[in-house]
Formats: sequence, C-alpha cells, structure tokens
Amino acid sequence: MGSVNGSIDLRRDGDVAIITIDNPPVNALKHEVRAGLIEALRQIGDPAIHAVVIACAGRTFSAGADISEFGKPLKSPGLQEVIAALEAVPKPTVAALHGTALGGGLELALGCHYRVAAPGTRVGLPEIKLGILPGAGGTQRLPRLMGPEKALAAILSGDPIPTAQAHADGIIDEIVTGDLTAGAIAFARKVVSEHRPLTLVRNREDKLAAARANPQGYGDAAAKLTSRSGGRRAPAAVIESVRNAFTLPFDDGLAREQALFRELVVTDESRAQRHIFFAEREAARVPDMPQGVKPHPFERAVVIGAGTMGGGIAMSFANVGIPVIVVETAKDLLTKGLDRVADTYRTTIKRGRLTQDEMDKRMALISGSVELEAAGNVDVVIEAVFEEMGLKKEIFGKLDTIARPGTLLATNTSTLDINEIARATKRPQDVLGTHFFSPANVMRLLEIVRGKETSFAALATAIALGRKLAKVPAVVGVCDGFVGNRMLAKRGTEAERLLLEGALPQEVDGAVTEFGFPMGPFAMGDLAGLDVGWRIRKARGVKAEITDPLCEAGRFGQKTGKGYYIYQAGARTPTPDPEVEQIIVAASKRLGIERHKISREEIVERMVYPMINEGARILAEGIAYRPSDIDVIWIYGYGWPVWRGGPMFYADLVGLPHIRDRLALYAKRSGDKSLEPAPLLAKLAAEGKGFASVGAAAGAAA
Ligand code: T1G
Repeated sequence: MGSVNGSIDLRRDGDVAIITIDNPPVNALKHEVRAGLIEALRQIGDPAIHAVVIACAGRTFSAGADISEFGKPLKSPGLQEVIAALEAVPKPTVAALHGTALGGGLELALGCHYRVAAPGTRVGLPEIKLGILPGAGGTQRLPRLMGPEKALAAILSGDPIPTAQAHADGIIDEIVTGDLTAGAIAFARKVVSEHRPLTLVRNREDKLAAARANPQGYGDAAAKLTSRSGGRRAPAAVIESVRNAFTLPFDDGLAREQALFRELVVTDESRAQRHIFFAEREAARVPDMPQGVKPHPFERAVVIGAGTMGGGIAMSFANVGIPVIVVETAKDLLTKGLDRVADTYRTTIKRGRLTQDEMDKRMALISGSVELEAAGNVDVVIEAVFEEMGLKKEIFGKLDTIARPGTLLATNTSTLDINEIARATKRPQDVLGTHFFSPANVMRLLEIVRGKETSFAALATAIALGRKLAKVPAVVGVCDGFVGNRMLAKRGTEAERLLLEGALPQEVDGAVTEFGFPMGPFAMGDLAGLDVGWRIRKARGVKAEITDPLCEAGRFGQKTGKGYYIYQAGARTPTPDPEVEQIIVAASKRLGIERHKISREEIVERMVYPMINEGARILAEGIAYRPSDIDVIWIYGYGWPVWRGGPMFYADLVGLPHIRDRLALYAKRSGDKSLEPAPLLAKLAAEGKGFASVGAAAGAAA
C-alpha cells in the first residue's frame, strides 16, 4: 500500500481500501491517473479488504478527462478500461465526491456501486460545452439512475447539478457531513454489514421502463430540448446515445457512444469549443504582470448612474453578495433606476429562476444615494453615466477628492479615452475601464481597459472582481471602441453597404443568424436603438445613407415600434417593412448604385472578414494581447457562436489566404481602403501561418 504512482495513492483503513487521486488543480484524469487507478484496483484483491473507497485530494473530485490530451493519440488504459476494471471489483465500491465531479470524473463515480458526497458538491456531464458527448459511459449509466429524459436534459445543458438535486435524482446515495473520507468509509462498512445489494449502475433497468413503454415521449422531449441547437452535431449525438440506453443492450450502447465520441472529438466544432475553454482562462492573464501582484479587497462598491447599465452592474454585485450603493443626481432618477432593478428580479422570479427570498436578499444589498460622497467609504467605484467626456471627467475629478487611497476607480465607457478620463484625477494608476455588456447582470464579458498609467494592482483587482462577479474578464488597451466595438463598427459599415448594393435587412440578418449569431446586425440595431448611433454620427458630422433617413422618420427601432423592421405592439419579433425597402432602394438610386442579388456566402464573408481584418490590426497594435482574447470577447460579449471558436480561430479554419484574397476583392470593388488586408493578416497568409501562431504581446498598448 502507499503511493501507486505520482498521482494515485492507495492506503487501508482496516478492512477498507482508499484509492486517492491527487492531480492538482482539478484531478483531471490524465494518463498517469488512469494507469495508477488500474494498478491500484489490481492491488485490492486481498480478501481482508471488504470494500473500496475512491476519493480525490485537493479542492475537488475529478473534473473529468484531461482536455489538453484531446486531439493527441489516446494512451492506454483509456477511461473505459479503468471503469470496466472498477466494475469488476467483487466488493462494494464507494465514490466520495466533493467540489465538482464532472465529465469523466462523474463517469468514474458511476462505475462504483455507491456515491456519497459532501454538502455543496455539484455533479455534471459538461462535455457538450466542448462539442463532444460523454465518452466513458455517461450517456448509458446516467439514464439508468435518473431516467432517460432527465438525463438527456442534464447532458444537453451540461450544467452542474447541485447536491440536493443529485441526491433526489438518485445520483448520490448519501450526503455526508464532517470528514468526507471517514463518512465514505463508514458508508462502505454499512453496505458490507447490512449486505446491501451490489447492483452496478450498468445493470439497473427500473428507470428505463417508462421510456421503453413510451419512446415517443422521449422523442418529443428531445425535440423540445434541441429546438435551438442550430445544426451543431453534438446535441444530435447525445440524443441518439441516450436513446440507445433504453433501446440497446448496455455494451452495444457503450460501444456506439465511444464511436460517436471519436467522431465528435475531431470536429472543428469541438476544437473550437476546447479552444475557448482554455482561451477564457488565458484572457485574464496579463503577460507583463509580475508574479505575486495581489488584488485589493472589494467588499463594498458604488455604482454611479442608475440607468439601464448602472442598474445591471449593481445587480451583478448584489448577485454575488457584495453590498453596493447606486448614486444618482436626483431622487426621482434614483427611484426609477432601483424600481427597474426590482422589476428585473421580479421577471426572473416569474421565469422560475429566482426565489422571492433570494430577491429580497439581493435588494437588501442595493442601496441608493444622491451624494457622490457615498464613494468615500468603498473599495470599488464604477461610473456608468451618459457617454459624454466632459461629464465623466467632472465626476472623476470629484471622485479624486472623495475616494479613499487605493479605491479602484473604473468607468463603464464603451468608446471614450480612458487616459483622458484618468488625467482628470491625480491617481491615474487607480483608473481603468470596466466595460460591461447589456444587460450587465446577464452578459458574461467584462472588457477591462488598461490605461497608460493603470497599475498592476488595479488591473489585478479588476480581474479578480470580474471573476467574483461571474464574468469572463479580458484585458485590452485603449483605442476607439476598444476591441469589440471597434470590430463591430467594421461590420456595421459593411452591413449598410450590402443594403445599398442589393440586400435587404432580413437577408443579411438571415445569413448572420444561420452562421450562428443569435441576432443579425439590423435586428440588433433595432434592439439597441438606432438613435444612439445617429446622435454620435451627427456629433461627429458622419452620414449613414440608410440609417439616417430611418431615424429622421422616427424609426429608432423596438423603442418606437419601427426601425429596420416593424414590431407589433409589445412584441419583439422583427417583421420586414416595405417602407424600409423603399428607403433603401431610394438610397441606392440616389447614389447611382445598381442593385443586384448578393449570395448568402458573400453576405457572411462581408459580415465576418472585415472584423477579422480589424482584429489583425488590433493585434498588431497590441490592443489585444492574444488572438484568443479577441475570440473570448466576441463569444461572451457579442454572441459569436461558441462552436465556431471566435473570429480569429474561425479565420484559421477558413484559411488566411482565402480571407486575404476576398478582402482585397471587396476593397477593390468598394474603394474602401480599410478593407485592404491588414499587414499582419497578409504576412501570415504569405507565410502559410494562422493567427494561432501569434504569441502573446509583451504588454497592451495604452
Ligand atoms: N482538463 C485539463 N485542464 C483542466 C480541466 C480539464 N478537464 N479542468 C480544469 N482545468 C485547468 C484549467 O485550464 C485551469 O488551468 C485550472 O485547471 C483550474 O481551472 C471521458 C471526455 C472544474 C469547474 O469540462 O469546468 O471528461 O488556467 O480556472 O474556476 O466523458 O475548471 O490554471 O492553467 O477553471 O475553479 C469534462 C472542465 C472534460 C470540466 C473548476 N470536464 N473544468 O473551475 O478553475 S471531458 C469539464 C471546469 C470528459 C469524458 C469526457 C472548471 C472547474 P490554468 P479553472 P475553477
């Protein structure tokens, strides 16, 4: 007994053997772990050992297969072999779960006779978030515990199941308080002493009976659950595999699951989602930040501005238990803003995603003030007022005299120059941008904008705060529109050009949603309000040939019931409007443009390639550290379909030479020099390389 290898320990507690996996940080089931488990299971043959406990060291039970091993030749033993060896153990086996037992980690536990768990444990099969399906029996064993329809829903969402639910669903047999391993050992001894049945999950059939009696019911549930899976392959594979659990013998279902897994793991869809898994974690790393920079505490916050963004940001704080004061200039504005927050929570309650008790707790953390002095006793201030430089500088100037030393002073601006705002204070090192996305209590991206003087401590604090708020932080440099909006502007210009040349809003939006975005540029414009951009263009003396006449006609979008589309009262469904087509055709005529049919492929290219091109410029300027940061920003902030990996990952899939050549063609056709291939893109294309070959920039330009 003792350590079997670098990751597996085997010890005895009297007549119980304890096999412990120890592969920090999340006990991923890399090759050494799998080989060690097989060896440990080989060593517990001693008849004096009456039961076996499988446990994990550290903060969590295994979070599954080692994702970084995917795409490489699989080294034997595979996880299936490990689980087969586990199921062959002729004595009770008990998995002791804590933290997050996910993917292959849960599948390993499902190979045991019993599972016990510490309070707070979450279990799940999140493989679909990696464009694959569970590949070690999860689609065959989980339905045998919770029934095919419930298992299907759990595997299609990939979301973790909380302890109590997992217990109620029969996944966990007992919730153990106190020392988990000791509790698991005691449970194992009870199984022995009470001669409890040693039925393997694979041999359980009771939960399959209902589906066998009514297979149509399963079909209907599957159709409902995948109504919006948009042509992705993994959901269809999950449906087939879970159906096999109640239509095929266990081993046939298992073999088919393995075949589906092998098919999916090599798809671009899965490569894209695995890329984002690691990119999301990488985006919070600042290449030039010295080791050991500690974030400041963020126990109390102020949000300045009770508008839509201010309210959403305040909710993000309250949702994770941080008290927040919302500051407004006048009582009525404050009341209006806090009422909107309460309404939003009430809507969430109506949708069954929040309890009244939880709402009350969160509202109790949100208070209001009409005194900026409220910022004198907090750790973080987020300014979310109207997008006007003078107003922001005035506020930061005042904050400079009010806020405690070391308070993080952040602005939620989506376009303005952070350095200019910082210069309104004598502490520019504490100033940065925290660009939230609407609705701020929902959208996961937090674009952290690093100013010239921003300190590493301020950056580290903003990143840690972003994580605490359950956001995905990505650090970028200062430029007009930062990363996301700067690229989006390129799409906007090309979208209007497509309308002038012959397309209609519904055709462009149709192509973009078919590509995988939840919404096209024109429906998105109507949602955000066309008047916002119109005011900015007027202030800058810039003209939009189609959107301006729409705005002059009072068509601001959903808020006026008309924009690029028309909306029935109270409805959000965009309906094409012949009046808009007239305005578009008139604009083409006015500019002497002969309208022609534009293919879906060309529409997609012209919606995506100019953004990729701008992404290349952003990388070359060091505004983004890594191409993968741009991908994370687009997926968590702008609805880029995750299974296409983000604009820069997608560009490598398509191939840069093709994108270069198409951009050159569109630049020549339109005369728009900004469409000419960016130097970095042209260089990589010429070298036969992709953006993936571009390493992290030393430091973001500020
Ligand atoms: N493989 C490799 N590395 C992993 C990993 C994994 N499964 N999970 C986490 N890491 C790394 C991560 O990149 C980070 O590294 C560090 O661990 C801490 O993670 C056969 C085929 C468990 C909820 O999808 O959801 O099993 O950045 O920052 O916020 O059917 O990690 O520090 O260098 O996320 O506390 C299925 C993935 C695999 C779970 C912890 N499992 N992990 O969150 O820490 S497929 C998953 C998570 C599978 C089988 C199939 C989360 C977490 P670094 P972290 P965290």
